[in-house]
Amino acid sequence: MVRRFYSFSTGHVPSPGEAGVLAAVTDAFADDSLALRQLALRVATSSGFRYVGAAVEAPEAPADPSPPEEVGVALPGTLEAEDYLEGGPGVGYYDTTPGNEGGEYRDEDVDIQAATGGGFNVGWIDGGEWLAYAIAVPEGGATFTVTARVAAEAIEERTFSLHVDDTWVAAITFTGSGDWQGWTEQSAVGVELPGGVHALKLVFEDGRMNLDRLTFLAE
Ligand SMILES: [Ca+2]
Ligand SMILES: [Ca+2]
Ligand SMILES: [Ca+2]
Repeated sequence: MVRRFYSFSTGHVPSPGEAGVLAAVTDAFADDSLALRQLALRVATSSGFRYVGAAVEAPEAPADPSPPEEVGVALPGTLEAEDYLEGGPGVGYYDTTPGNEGGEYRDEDVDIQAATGGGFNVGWIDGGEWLAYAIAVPEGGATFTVTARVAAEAIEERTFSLHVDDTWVAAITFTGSGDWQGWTEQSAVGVELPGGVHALKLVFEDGRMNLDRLTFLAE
């Protein structure tokens, strides 16, 4: 709580009477709430317009809540592919086609569609594309099993890799189920991540795959 006190002698009130006090209150408390202005007016009135003042307990302004993108996705936890960083191409992603081919969720170049089972997945992935995130790892670092929910129409192997602060940390290779929305889960184990907030980049060595999310489970 913050204690605030305002006091003005009669010399600061431009003219006696309610109109003068109202003007003084409006001017002096312009940046304050209506409730505080009303309280100031009551004090002024009860003191015969000798003081325009108020002593109040005002709650401290709440800490500015930062969006998760700025503080990092807390791990262990789930990182949704479609929730890549704000900031546009070169910051949040690299995508080879202009616009969002799936037309869902975000209006940038990353291609996003509704995923069976709820939420969204990144699709229309070409080899060489990447997505960036911020992650928050417990102090001292931790080791994770990273499980990707992925799909591909071809029954072939697809690979993408994880890079923390531009250093390779893991790769995940899976075999497509034959259905763009036929989801499978594929894990990488023993993925060691340094403590603190870091940049995580997913690099798609192969295209023609869909990615819904990554789940980081502490080992
Ligand atoms: Ca695109
Ligand atoms: Ca794409
Ligand atoms: Ca998703």
